[in-house]
Amino acid sequence: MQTRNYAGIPDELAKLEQAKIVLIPVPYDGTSTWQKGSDKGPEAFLNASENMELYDIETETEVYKQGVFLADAVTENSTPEAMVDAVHQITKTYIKKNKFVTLFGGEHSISIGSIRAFNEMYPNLTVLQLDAHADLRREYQGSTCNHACALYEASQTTNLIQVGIRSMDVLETTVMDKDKTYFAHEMALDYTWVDSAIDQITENVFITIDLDAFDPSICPSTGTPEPGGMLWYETLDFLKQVFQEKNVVGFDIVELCPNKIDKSSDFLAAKLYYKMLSYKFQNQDNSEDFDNDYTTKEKNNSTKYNEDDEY
Ligand SMILES: [Mn+2]
Repeated sequence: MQTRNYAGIPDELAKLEQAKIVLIPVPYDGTSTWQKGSDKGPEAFLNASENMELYDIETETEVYKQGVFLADAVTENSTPEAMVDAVHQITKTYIKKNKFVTLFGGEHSISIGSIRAFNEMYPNLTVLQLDAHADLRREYQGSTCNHACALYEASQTTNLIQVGIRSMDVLETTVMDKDKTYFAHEMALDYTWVDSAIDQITENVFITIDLDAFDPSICPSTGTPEPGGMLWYETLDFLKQVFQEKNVVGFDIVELCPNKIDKSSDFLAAKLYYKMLSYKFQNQDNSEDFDNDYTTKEKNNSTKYNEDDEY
């Protein structure tokens, strides 16, 4: 994985120094409860990306020319906590190098690390979660870093907005902020959720996409598919507006659980990733310098999450 370039782009666009975008694969699947296989997600995503056409019709751009550096995969898997810590550290390292940092999982627990890093680097961070599941358990099967707990920390330390939710445990209702939750059964009937959700997003937003947010009819290869999910164009339309109106500081995509026969989900993930980059850099010249604006929060020393805290 280390010697290849993202989407087969030329070497000069894939070097860290020149690249504005960093992609960190996290092939971790340590705590998944039903179908295993999201550890194979990054590989399937990269394979699909290499077979994708790189001109985006909608934005009339070729975003790969901004440069995409494919980082070494995070392979720490001794414990869920050690994995989260490794993701946290490496994400922070690349944010500090002034890159637009993106991650591809792996199961959703990897986002505990990525969100922690972004929350330390950006003030007043919103986490926008697209997911079938609430993932708000404080602890599950003996760990706070289980995939079922992926957004618990974010619910306590960031402005968390949940979209596409259609499966949860009754205990999670005590943690969930219903005013910032968009349930799939309501979204299906009332499209005003888009404006409402965007109104609730602060300037700086990190997006975490669990691919099971999508309907299994268009994205069946996830660990726990749930009927009644989001469709392709409504999702893109929503994301496009978020990128246009807010400062998306980074994103991750998780829970691709590839299927040997049907590659359509791998391709959906590849296109989704590329679409999100295309929206982010739509109005930026390739030659323009990129500034991810990360230092504000550290300078203010107003971080809500303290590394030394027990949580
Ligand atoms: Mn999830």
